[in-house]
Amino acid sequence: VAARSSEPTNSGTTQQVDVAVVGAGFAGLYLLHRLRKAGFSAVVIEEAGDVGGTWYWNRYPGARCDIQTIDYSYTFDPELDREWTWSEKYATQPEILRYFGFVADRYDLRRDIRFGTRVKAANWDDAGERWQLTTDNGTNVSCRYYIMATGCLSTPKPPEIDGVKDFKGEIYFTGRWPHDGVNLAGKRVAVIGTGSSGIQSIPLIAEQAAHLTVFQRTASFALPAHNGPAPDDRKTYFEADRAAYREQARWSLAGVPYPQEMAVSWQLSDAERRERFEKAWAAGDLVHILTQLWADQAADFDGNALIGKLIHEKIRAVVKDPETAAALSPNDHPFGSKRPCLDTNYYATYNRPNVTLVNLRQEPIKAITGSGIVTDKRSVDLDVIVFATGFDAMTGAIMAVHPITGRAGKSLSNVWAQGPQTYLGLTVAGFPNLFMITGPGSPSVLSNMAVSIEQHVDWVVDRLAALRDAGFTTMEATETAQAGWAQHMADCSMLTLHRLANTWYTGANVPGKVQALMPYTSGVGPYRGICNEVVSRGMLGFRLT
Ligand code: FAD
Ligand code: N01
Repeated sequence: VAARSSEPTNSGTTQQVDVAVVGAGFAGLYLLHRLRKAGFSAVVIEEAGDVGGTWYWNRYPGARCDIQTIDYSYTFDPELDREWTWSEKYATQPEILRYFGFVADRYDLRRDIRFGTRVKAANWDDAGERWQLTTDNGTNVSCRYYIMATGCLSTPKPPEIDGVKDFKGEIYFTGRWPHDGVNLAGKRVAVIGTGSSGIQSIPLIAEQAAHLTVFQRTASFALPAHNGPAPDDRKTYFEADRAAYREQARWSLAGVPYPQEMAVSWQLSDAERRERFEKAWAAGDLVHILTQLWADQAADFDGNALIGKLIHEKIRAVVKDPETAAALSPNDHPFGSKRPCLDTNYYATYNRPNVTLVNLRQEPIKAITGSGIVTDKRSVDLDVIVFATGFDAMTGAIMAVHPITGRAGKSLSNVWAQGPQTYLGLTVAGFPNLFMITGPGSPSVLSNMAVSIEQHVDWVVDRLAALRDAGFTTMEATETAQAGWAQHMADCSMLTLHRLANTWYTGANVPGKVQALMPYTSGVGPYRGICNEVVSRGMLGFRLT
């Protein structure tokens, strides 16, 4: 219960609150709960019609999580943790969406969420020490603190292919899938994109469509999900001591309680490496295979290449046509440098007679026409085009609020013109009292985001409460701290292979976007340690007034 409750007020057309949160996904819901408990008045502004964020928007066939749901859950309340049991190792989108509805009901969150409302612009008022938010639907908001929980993967990338508007058939985006579903039966369907969304939806679309043509630019690594009930070994480990399990996750590399692997690839024989690989392949666990094969798998090019070769073998064993198998075998990026995907019948789908793979590396798309897609080598007539082309990740939703104007009229788009600059991925110099959850510079997307989001939210809300209790009204990162974080990010990124791939992690997927590795690469445990140290050393790198 709040020690000091601050009531929201409305003056004219402006709602006055202590804290405005944008976004009612995983992050925004937890923020609202924590802010209320800390005694702040808060409103959440959400463009969607209900809670859930990612899981509200991504309703395409096959949408599931790829971190086991035992780990991809809130952990802040052990009672909540006990009240909800997932039906599968990797739950479907509808089940995950139900979970967010359950959480919203349990903590009575919806009464402080304004749905169907988009924040268009945000302006810092230096004299009043408040943010003024402009919305597209009714009342604007005035707040002391402005927290963007707008999501890393919430702004679909526009289709930058000529002729999209000319297409006379149906067009869908996986990230904006219609709520009442889409009937694909008997239709000639194209899927453009073979990242996680494409790889999850392709097998189910192939089952419905008369013919499916998949347009692949970059082949992704896909690992078997082996979905089903939560595996016994993890369930037993979890049930033995839930609190210890959660705590280990918080200090781990990727937000799932696996130990640091110590053996490097060259210390292991071929047979030992194969045994480890086969065990990981059979486990159907993304984090296991990303972190538990050998210690140098994410840091050393040669140690990493061994994994790529083993996966190529697996693809050849499933896909009957050798040319298709070769096209599906990634050969232009290290394993893990682009987010690997989970395979439920994905590679096997290419053995179906109604599925064709078009390798855009050999025959790029020339244009979309009224009747279909034309490449350098063929013309494909279509009824439906599905864009599984991804997101303007990490910065897209932040920059879509435009302008965000900080101290002395500084605009965030100008400050970030050469790439995003943050301190800890949570704050930006020149923008007092602005916080980003899972912002660029945080480990977020390279981890189980449940763990990262809870850490970011706890850190921010704890700081706001401490600030208030000490009589301060503003908190702002210094330029020096921000430059230091950029240097630290750059140093860390030299230790992993992420920089060697053109991905949404680097902004390379969006034409014209400044390229820089956006997530923090040294892991959630080390990051948590740094955030804690910032506090224990008197808010190192922040100016408080
Ligand atoms: P989101 O869930 O994206 O919510 C942000 C909300 O902000 C959205 O509802 C959006 O409408 C709203 N918003 C944005 N801008 C505005 C604005 N200007 N005004 C009003 N509202 C606004 N992560 C994992 O760790 N494990 C997984 O298994 C996993 N699976 C995923 C599957 C898919 C299909 C996708 C796309 C992502 C997945 N992720 C996964 C990442 C996922 O995005 C995060 O785990 C998490 O759900 C993000 O929560 P969030 O609250 O930060 O953002
Ligand atoms: O997007 P992506 P996504 N012409 O960017 C291709 C999470 N997620 O929505 O790589 C032709 O990965 C593009 O090709 P290329 C997860 O973190 C999780 O699939 O740019 N092709 C690529 O193949 C994931 O990483 C799950 O060469 C074009 C694809 O489209 C993140 O969200 C499920 C193109 C986009 O892949 C994003 O995944 C879904 C063009 N113009 C999402 N533009 C789980 O399983 C793009 N492409 C939990």
